[in-house]
Amino acid sequence: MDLIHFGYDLLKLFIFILPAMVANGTPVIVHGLPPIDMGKKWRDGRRIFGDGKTWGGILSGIIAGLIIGSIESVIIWHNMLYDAFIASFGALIGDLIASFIKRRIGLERGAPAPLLDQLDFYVGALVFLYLFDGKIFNIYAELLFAVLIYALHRTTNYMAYKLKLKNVPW
Ligand code: CTP
Ligand code: MG
Ligand code: K
Repeated sequence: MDLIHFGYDLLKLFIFILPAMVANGTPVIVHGLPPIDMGKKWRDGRRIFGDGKTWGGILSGIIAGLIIGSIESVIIWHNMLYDAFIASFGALIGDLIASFIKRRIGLERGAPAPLLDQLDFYVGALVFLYLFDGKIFNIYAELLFAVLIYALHRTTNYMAYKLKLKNVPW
C-alpha cells in the first residue's frame, strides 16, 4: 500500500471524525437538563438509557461538534458544517444505543462495557456519515483509528477521573 495515500486517507478520516470526538467528550463536562429517557423505564423494569444520558449533553455535544466543524471549514476552506453535524449527531446516537444495550443486559449507569464504551460514538459517527452524507473511508484507516481512539479514550477518561470530572476511571 502506498504510504502517502494511506497518510492522506488517515488525515481525511481524522478531519471527518474530529467533530464526533469532541461531540462525544464535551457532555462529560457540560451536561444537565432532564435525562433523555425522562426517567422512564423499559418493559424489563430498568431505565431506557439512564441518568448518564441528558438533553444537556446532547445539546453541548452538537454545539461543540459544530464549533470544530466551523474551525475546520476555515482551515481547509471547504464548508464542513453539515458533515460535522452528521458526525456529531451519529456519535451521540451511537453513545445512546450503547447505553440502551448496557441497560438491557443489566449494567448500571457508569458500569464498564469494554470496547462498547470506547467505540460506540465512533461507529455511530461512521454509520451516520455513510447513511446521511455518503462518506466512505479506507477500511484500514478506520481500523487503525479505532485502536487510536480506544487508547485515547482510556487515557482521557483516566485523566477526567483524576481531575474529578468523572467518578470512575473508564
Ligand atoms: N453525558 C450526558 N449526556 C450524554 C452523554 C454523556 O449528560 N448524552 C454525561 C453524563 O454526565 C455521563 C458522562 O457524560 O455520566 C459520561 O458519559 P458516558 O461514559 O457515556 O456515560 P455513563 O455515565 O458511563 O453511562 P452509561 O453506563 O449509560 O454509558
Ligand atoms: Mg461511561
Ligand atoms: K459511552
